[in-house]
Amino acid sequence: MHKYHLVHNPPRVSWLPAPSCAYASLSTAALRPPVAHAHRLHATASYQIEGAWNEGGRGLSIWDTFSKKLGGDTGEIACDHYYRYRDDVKLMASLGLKNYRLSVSWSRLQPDGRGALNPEGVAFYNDLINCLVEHGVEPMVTLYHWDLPAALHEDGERDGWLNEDIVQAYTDYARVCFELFGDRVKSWLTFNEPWCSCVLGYGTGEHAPGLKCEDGSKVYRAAHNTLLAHAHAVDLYRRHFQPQQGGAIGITLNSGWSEPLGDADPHVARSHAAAAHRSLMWSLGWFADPIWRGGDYPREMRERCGDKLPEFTEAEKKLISGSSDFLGLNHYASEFIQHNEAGDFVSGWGTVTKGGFFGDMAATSVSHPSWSRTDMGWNVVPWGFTELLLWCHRRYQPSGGIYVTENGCAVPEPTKELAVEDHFRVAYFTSYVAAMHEAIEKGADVRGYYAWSFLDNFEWQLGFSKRFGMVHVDYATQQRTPKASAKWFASLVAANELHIEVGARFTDAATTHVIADATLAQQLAA
Ligand code: PNW
Repeated sequence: MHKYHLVHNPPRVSWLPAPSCAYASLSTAALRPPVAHAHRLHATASYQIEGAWNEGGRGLSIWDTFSKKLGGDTGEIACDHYYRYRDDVKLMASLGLKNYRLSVSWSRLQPDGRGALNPEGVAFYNDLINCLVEHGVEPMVTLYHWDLPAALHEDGERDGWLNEDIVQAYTDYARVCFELFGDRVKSWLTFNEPWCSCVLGYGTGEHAPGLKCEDGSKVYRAAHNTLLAHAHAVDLYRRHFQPQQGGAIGITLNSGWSEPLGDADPHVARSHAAAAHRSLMWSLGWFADPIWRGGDYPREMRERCGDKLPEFTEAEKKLISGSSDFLGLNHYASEFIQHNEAGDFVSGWGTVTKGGFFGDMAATSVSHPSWSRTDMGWNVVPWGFTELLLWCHRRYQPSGGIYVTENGCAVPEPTKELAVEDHFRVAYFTSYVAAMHEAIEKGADVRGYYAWSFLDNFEWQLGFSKRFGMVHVDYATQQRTPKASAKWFASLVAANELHIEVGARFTDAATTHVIADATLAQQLAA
């Protein structure tokens, strides 16, 4: 018999988080959970909601040029949040939201990526932050959510995150943000999901700047410079700003849960288990091990990547080690993982690749046929969230705890009438918040939860075709309409308690039952 994850399915009638646990709320493009105060929050990102791409003195970012090149939707207008932020903040406040995660557009603040500040950009973020504070909404600010100033990227060998000069440019930009906004912003994230900006931007080419790299060396180089930039910015904040401003600073990493596929042959089962571990190393450990486990990449990466994986000096290791006050975690989905030497990989956006970064990882994913899927095709597996939170807690023990900074789902919503009845999304959130609660009960130090997302928004290379919002956006009129999930979330924030009716959430009974069947496991592996 195969032992797969067993899904815990206790009746959950009411949900009362421990007093130490805080939840975060939604931002316009995203919904993310915070942990340390008793509220839940929403999250968003600049390029996904602001629009006003060539207004207010903003410089271009690599996402302006990349989405133009793709020829589909762009973030030129997006949710027009640049002009509508007051109404958006009012809407947040009317829903009772207490926390909001947003990102700063580097090229709105520093159009050339270095040097001169854009006074209109400074005024915009000051006004937005003041407006949030006036409405009792606490901002969490991401410094980098993928929109690198185009001036820092030229098509060539050592561009953008491939060029080590970026470390100084980023640190200078971070200093500007701490100086300008640190009196009111007490929660900082240096980077959002460096896995995405490095692997998709410099490996598969699905994200800006759209570079492809066969052997994966550029992916590792981009990540190396990202980690150094992160560590320098944190060091700067801790030495020059934290003592007076008293905020916290961390990084947000994305990871699904990787569950080993079972097999009747114990040798094969062991190889799948090793592959599932590598899968977590190549997503989370790549960044989290250097920060929480002594300043260097995971051993498995050192063994398998050879000299593609750059070295840190001893001084850099010291700088990186411990460089995060808390762990920010973005989580959406789970997969079964099996050993696969070729590194066959299908990205979360459907691109098929082989080898390189994924060949080094030598693992590939399998979905269980009984799993529900979101409009992104991502598996709905609440128990995977419980497992991932517990795994992060055990492996990293971040002293400031774990903040879930994104969790959510896209739902097909062809009309506003259908969108406002988003019961699938309510069931998703119900299931995932319950799964998080289970992890907390089992000891995971989760202090906040931000949902993704507050508003429907520009979903990167998929444009406006995917809707993640709790608030519907009619892009023709820019009208906002709260969906059922927004009301559900508002009541969750108000009570900090979740009542789950029987049948109101996804359960995994079928998964447990079917995957325990040896024949099916073999079929999945084939
Ligand atoms: C996040 N995965 O990216 C981003 O931070 C958001 O900007 C984005 O809108 C949101 O998720 C929805 O896509 C992800 O591999 C990257 O499963 C990768 C994954 C999920 C989300």
